[in-house]
Amino acid sequence: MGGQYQIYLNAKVYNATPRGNLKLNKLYVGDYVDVSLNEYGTGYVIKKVLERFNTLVRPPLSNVDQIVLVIAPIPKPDFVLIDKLIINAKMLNIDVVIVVNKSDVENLYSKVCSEYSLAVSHILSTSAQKNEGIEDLKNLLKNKFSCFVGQSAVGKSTLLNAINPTINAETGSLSKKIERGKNTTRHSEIYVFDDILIADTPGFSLYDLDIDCNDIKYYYPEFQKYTCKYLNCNHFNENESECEVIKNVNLGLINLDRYLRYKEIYKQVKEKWQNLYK
Ligand SMILES: Nc1nc2c(ncn2[C@@H]2O[C@H](COP(=O)(O)OP(=O)(O)O)[C@@H](O)[C@H]2O)c(=O)[nH]1
Ligand SMILES: [Mg+2]
Ligand SMILES: [Zn+2]
Repeated sequence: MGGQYQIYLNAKVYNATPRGNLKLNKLYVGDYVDVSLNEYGTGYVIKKVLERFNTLVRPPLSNVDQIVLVIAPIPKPDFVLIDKLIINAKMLNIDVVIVVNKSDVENLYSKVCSEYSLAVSHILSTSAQKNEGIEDLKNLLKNKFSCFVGQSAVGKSTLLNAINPTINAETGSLSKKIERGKNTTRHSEIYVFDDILIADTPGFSLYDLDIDCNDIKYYYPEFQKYTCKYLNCNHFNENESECEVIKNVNLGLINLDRYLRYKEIYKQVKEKWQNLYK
């Protein structure tokens, strides 16, 4: 942040300076690095970046163990965006946890469970305001680097403060944020406490899909449960009456809303590529 670097070593945070030959734009928040004490013993020198097991762009982050997607009844979730984020996370081999916050306002949790229980690794219900579900969330965060994403005002900062009040993350209403957003630049910062590491980000590039439309189906575990007899079937040709996925949608064994959004996402991705090569 502002040309300053910090490292996390043996459960403590220290200042660090990249060695001259380390290109600064090559350092990502989340990188594992080789360090040594500087010559005065006042801090550390970053000598080398170790190989990353994943990389997110916009905002740049590396070595993310799990994405914690926070949603809430207000502001209303965009489920197409949520599905895209899950596809992206699967492409990057990152687990997704959905936190359904503001349980005191409305029960959105059951709907989310019926749609996503096969698609993500955990679904939690929380009320950051009433301090409910926070212990379960903490347990999922232990010994991991988690990336919190979600629309503005779903309660990410309030959750962070409930997890650990010393974080003191700034919270506020949506209108205040838009006001403030005009003259602040966002950087990625990792919150560290005990054995929990969290980055709080808007998660921009996770909402874009860079994928061949014919591959999207492979990122739907609920489709993968069934073997369709048609080779390379994208599971929406009505004439293919024997399509195993369509059959199970009709039987109610595959969630209809997820399936309809899959078709929508397929169409969007296909159109995007067609426009590119027109
Ligand atoms: N009713 C209710 N309001 C919440 C809850 N969590 C956060 N909020 C409120 O939602 C607004 C946005 O919260 P904030 O943490 O700043 O959202 P962020 O933009 O995702 O970081 C604030 O006014 C919070 O007080 C909750 O569990 N229940
Ligand atoms: Mg916030
Ligand atoms: Zn099929």
